[in-house]
Amino acid sequence: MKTQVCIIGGGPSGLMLSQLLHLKGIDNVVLEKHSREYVLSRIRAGVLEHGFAKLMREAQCGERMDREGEIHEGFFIAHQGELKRVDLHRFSGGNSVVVYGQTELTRDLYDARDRMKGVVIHNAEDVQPHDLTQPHPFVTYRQGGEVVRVDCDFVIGADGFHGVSRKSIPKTVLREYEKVYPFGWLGVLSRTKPVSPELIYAKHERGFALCSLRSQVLSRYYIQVPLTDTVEDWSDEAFWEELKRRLPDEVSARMVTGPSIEKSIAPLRSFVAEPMRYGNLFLAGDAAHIVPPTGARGLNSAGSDIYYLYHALVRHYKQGDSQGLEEYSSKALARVWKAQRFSWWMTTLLHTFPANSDYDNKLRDVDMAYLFSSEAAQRSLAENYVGLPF
Ligand code: RFL
Ligand code: PHB
Repeated sequence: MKTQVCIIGGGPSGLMLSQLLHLKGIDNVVLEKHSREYVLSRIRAGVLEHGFAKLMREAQCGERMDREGEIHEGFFIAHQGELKRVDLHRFSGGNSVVVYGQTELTRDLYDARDRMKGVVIHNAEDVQPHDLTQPHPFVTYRQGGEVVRVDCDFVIGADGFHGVSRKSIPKTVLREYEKVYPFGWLGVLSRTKPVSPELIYAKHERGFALCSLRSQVLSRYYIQVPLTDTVEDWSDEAFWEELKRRLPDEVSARMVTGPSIEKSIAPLRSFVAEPMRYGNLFLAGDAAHIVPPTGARGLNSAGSDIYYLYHALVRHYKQGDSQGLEEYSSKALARVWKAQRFSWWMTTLLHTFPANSDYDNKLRDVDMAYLFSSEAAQRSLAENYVGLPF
């Protein structure tokens, strides 16, 4: 098989890039390790910054998002029984976020790829990039007993944190930065009315909690749990009880509970790999960087990578100018690190760290008091939460 751009990974990053390139007449193939059903069964992000939503529209995939997604102009922070609303609209110069599940967004991207007869190969086994520093790289994969070779100009590593792309960059070239947090998030999806029309991020001495939603009939809640906990340790009853304990009384009192339809634990980690280019391989999204979900930046950072990469590839193919590709890694990383800082800050502020001293805890409380009382602090939070400019 021969194509211009071979994209490894059929998650939101890979599919979005594939769709945008196809619309510009740039030939590409997506190789995805799992089945479409498996990719669509992963419950992940829920909050899209306006820049990501704009990119979805540019990819001609924004129709259902605009119809069914909810525009949120603020969210709440709960602390010591008090609820404080952060007015995103007011403090970010009129911006907002869209609450629309990653599952739905990925489904829309798959549908668009189908409509345009884009090539997305599922269940591609043993995907392996080759000759990345040569002018003609290629990728091989196995399907059934057959090994298939895809010749291309560029390979895009959009295969998530555990993918093969980043691992194919020599250790001598790649620098990795990592921070592992001593807790995870237990997430529950339930077909119940959300407790609040806007998200609530709660700081509590028993641990962080988050009330989010997918629609007015579908709630998504999270609680901080020790890394040693497993899903089996948490019955639905135990989950609801613990969630309510971490929220202000007025919120717990109106919580509608019900059976969980999905329950999973995600460990929290910050990670960045530099550079994001090796020869003709370009990394994008979770393949190059991950953040703890507290600031809702992960998918959005993937979106800014795709924005830069898309424009760089279009410039290369349409104008014969490779400057965008040359600048990709440094441009993408500059924004990635700002998202890292914000996610680290929000995680540190809102979670309970087992090894913290009383001094550390006191500072967090003061940081919260400052945030609750200072418009400048809320402006900074809002600016980062709606997404910094691309
Ligand atoms: P993905 O989604 O991991 O997709 C990568 C795809 O590559 C495939 N793959 C391979 N394919 C071929 N060959 C191989 N060797 C392969 N290895 C892997 C995988 O099967 C997969 O389909 O990465 P991508 O596309 O870069 O997208 C990134 C986002 O998924 C991620 O950043 C977000 O989900 C993070 N995240 C959030 N981000 C936000 O912006 N806002 C949020 O509100 C938010 N909430 C969250 C989150 C992540 C969470 N978890 C579970 C980590 C909440 C949670 C709980
Ligand atoms: C979600 O709805 O899954 C969600 C929302 C906000 C976050 C993280 C996850 O910060």
